[in-house]
Amino acid sequence: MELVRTEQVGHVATLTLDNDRKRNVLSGELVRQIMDALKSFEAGQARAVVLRASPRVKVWSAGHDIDELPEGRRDPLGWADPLRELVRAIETFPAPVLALVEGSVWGGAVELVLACDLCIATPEATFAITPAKLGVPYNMSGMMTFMSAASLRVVRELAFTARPISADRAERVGMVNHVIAPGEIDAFVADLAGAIAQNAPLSIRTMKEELRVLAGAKAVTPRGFEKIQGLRRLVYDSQDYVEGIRAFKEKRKPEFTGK
Ligand code: YXS
Repeated sequence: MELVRTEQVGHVATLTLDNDRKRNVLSGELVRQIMDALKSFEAGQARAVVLRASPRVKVWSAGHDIDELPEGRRDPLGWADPLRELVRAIETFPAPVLALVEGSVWGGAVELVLACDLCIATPEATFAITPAKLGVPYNMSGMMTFMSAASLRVVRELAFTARPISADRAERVGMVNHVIAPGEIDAFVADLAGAIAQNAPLSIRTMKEELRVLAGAKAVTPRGFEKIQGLRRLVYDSQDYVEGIRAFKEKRKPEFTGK
């Protein structure tokens, strides 16, 4: 089943998430189709990629497919997890990826949007970082993505409250480049992508990679890494982790006990 629509006009490619029935959840299959599209855009020498959902969508993406999260005792966001692979693919794609966001964005999909090089959103768009609502131990490179997009204080608020924030607030704190009205956003993003595509692609590819390497250059000692991994294991081995996933599937509020 086709879960994405793709188009390339000249050096500008567009990928539209097209599984609104399941709120564009980032399932393994959807991620595979996005990765295949990125490969064909690269082969087609795209100099800018627009990543969007269908126009006027209510939910841009509901994030990681909760049905594909392990029910405990295994790292839910390990290196080979589809969301992890997708974020890396966006970050290393050799041209800018522009996220055109309408509707609400949840969990891992917020990280996907922030892994893009630019984000342009409509005023109705919202962004919610949700691990705390589900009892999920987010991973360190994911937290780095958030830290690269907003101040530590704002990331703490979003991560600890798990509450959605508006596009206007996201723009004020630097997470979003522009907030544009629904009737104008398509032309606005096409103009940005076109301007990028007219510039020198090798120069832009190099600056994108320089920014990625420099933004990720943080010293983490083996002891520090192992301590975090130990804490994360306590989370995905916890009853709270199982409760968070079960509560979502049973369409009820979770009762977390801290165990
Ligand atoms: O019941 P059916 O079969 O129709 O399916 C429903 C939902 O179960 C399904 N669906 C999802 N399935 C798996 N994983 C999801 N994340 C997910 N979200 C939705 O899609 C069908 C339509 O959903 P429904 O009826 O709730 O639509 P709605 O319009 O009333 O509400 C839309 C949402 C997005 C507000 C609502 O679906 C929702 O709250 N979804 C969960 C958002 C969320 O918490 N995402 C985080 C996923 S976990 C993740 O990304 C990371 C691991 S983490 O949490 O660590 O960041």
